[in-house]
Amino acid sequence: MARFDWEDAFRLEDQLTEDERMLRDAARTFANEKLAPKVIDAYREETSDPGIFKDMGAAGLLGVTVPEEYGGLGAGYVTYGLVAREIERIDSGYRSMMSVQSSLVMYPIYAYGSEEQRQKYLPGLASGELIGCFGLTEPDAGSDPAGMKTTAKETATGYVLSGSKMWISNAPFADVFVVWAKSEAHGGKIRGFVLEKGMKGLSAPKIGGKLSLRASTTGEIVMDGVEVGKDALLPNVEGLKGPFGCLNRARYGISWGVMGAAEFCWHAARQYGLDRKQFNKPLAGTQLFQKKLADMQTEISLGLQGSLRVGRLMEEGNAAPEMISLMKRNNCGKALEIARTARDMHGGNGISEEFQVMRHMVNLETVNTYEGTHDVHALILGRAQTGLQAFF
Ligand code: TGC
Ligand code: FAD
Repeated sequence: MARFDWEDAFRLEDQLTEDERMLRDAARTFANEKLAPKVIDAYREETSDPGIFKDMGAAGLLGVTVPEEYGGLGAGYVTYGLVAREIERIDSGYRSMMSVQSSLVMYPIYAYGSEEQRQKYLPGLASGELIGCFGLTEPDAGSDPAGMKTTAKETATGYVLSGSKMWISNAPFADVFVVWAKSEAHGGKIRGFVLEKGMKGLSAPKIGGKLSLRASTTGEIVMDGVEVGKDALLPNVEGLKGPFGCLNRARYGISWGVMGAAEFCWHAARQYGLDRKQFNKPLAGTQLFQKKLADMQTEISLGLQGSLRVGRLMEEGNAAPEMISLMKRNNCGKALEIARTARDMHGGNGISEEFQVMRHMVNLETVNTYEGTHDVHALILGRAQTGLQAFF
């Protein structure tokens, strides 16, 4: 009879290449050695150590899909997903730091930038010497980024950017800011610009008081007439497909990442149920407990299999954005539900920082919201199957 591995129901392991397994194992070791010892304190104190970027860079975890000539790893999208899963097994905030740097900063500079921009920024971003952020969302334009108010006005020597961005991961300690603005010189079309820390009129105050994703630093970006040269414009893309091209990659990575958080919660709940006795028997020996574990195992196995399929299609250049919406939405929603159930299965201990499930649960509220909310992805999928626009 074929063997059944409860942790790997569909033998994901057999579907990976040797290189993918090796890089996944390296990411797991890194996460356990460098991130796990920091996370409980970082979350409690609402701080993140910017040194983590250099650690990630040294481990080869930044710009996994960016070619080696620019400092990346030159690996495929499945490897990128596997790395996201290992980092988010520790904390969604740490995965956020990695995926913003890789998919939302390095990718647009690589895909839409000039050769000079690639040479100037990518090696430093890959090593973690430079930290990047991505400014799309504004106080009055979240789900509807087409409503952004940030403008770029042309001058004799370049552009002047004015406006503000809200909820921007990494912004308070970022060196490199990829921001999206409506450019008057390009008929009001959305264009990308690369700004640098220290430019006059540019600031990035931290947003404090977050009850979720506390180990990742989030801020605003305020642009009060920031003057840049012509070389700050990302020359090779115009319109919303610029930021969405980056989001496709980050959303895909999230679909793997949240499965890592869900696996942590599932394994923790199983072990807790084996260890803890009530009514003279282990909790794991009760029918209700086992049903919950079976539901977790089912959703995680299906979710990983779906992400793997989309990753392979991305590697072939054959993945439609709607496939990514389906997996981002499904896996975030399922991971959140799994974390909530795992919290409950831990009883009173479930609310303690020591057991870590509640931190994952609260983090996943953010992950279910950013990069397109659960409902916005439903509307993307609804539009694709009915042909009817339901956003407005
Ligand atoms: P729509 O008319 O649908 O499209 C406008 C143009 O964009 C193109 N496009 C895409 N291109 C590539 N990939 C995609 N996924 C694309 N989706 C759309 C489209 O073809 C069109 O191109 P063109 O050439 O014809 O102009 O635009 P809409 O304004 O109706 O969009 C509606 C909607 C809801 C789908 C979209 O606005 C949306 O996805 N909203 C969600 C916003 C979002 O995801 N924000 C994320 C901010 S960044 C972030 O959260 C980072 S957190 C990271 C972390 O910390 O880990
Ligand atoms: P809104 O768009 O106001 O949505 C509020 C509610 O209304 C949601 O439930 C939504 O689903 C619903 N809704 C919206 N439109 C419709 C509709 N047409 N029909 C039905 N329901 C609708 N952004 C960046 O650009 N860069 C970052 O690095 C970044 N990092 C983030 C980090 C954190 C910790 C957080 C919390 C957010 C981050 N974001 C970032 C912003 C994030 O992408 C937005 O919060 C998200 O896109 C939702 O926008 P909003 O908060 O304005 O909510």
